[in-house]
Amino acid sequence: MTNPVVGIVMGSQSDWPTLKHAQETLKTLGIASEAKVLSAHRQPVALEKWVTGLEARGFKVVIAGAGMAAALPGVVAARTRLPVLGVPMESKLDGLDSILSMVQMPAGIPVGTLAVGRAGAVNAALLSAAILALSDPKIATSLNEFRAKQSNASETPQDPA
Ligand code: RP5
Repeated sequence: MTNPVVGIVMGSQSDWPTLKHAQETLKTLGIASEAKVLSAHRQPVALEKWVTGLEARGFKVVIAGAGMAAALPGVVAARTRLPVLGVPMESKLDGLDSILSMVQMPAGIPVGTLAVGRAGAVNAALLSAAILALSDPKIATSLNEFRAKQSNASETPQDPA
């Protein structure tokens, strides 16, 4: 793996158990990422500095996860031209608060909002890979292999481990 090309940012340490699934999935596909805890509300100045430096550092996609009043992905998208994928945390109201905060972006500043929780984190990584695969044949191959493996999974139901 080389320099990180996907930035993963979250509003709190408490979001990491969910967002780590994004980093693990990226790693499986051979994609290097950088993860940061930078809240839009609690650390706005440090967040601004990190986001505005991403393009010059060679990043291509940002995954932003947050819960409750989940402003983080929208704030990130407002400060970078890179595609921003939002992951709502399960948080207080089963994630309904987070997803509604995140998905209702005003026209002009898009955030690609994914499912609540782990599924959203994994899919944010896979969507990042699909974006990167447009210009990186190695990532395209990794993603094809991942999908083929998934399609070839056992058809026999297994008891949980
Ligand atoms: C949001 O508030 C964070 O993204 C987190 O999901 C939520 C709660 O944060 P903590 O109180 O656990 O730090 O900003």
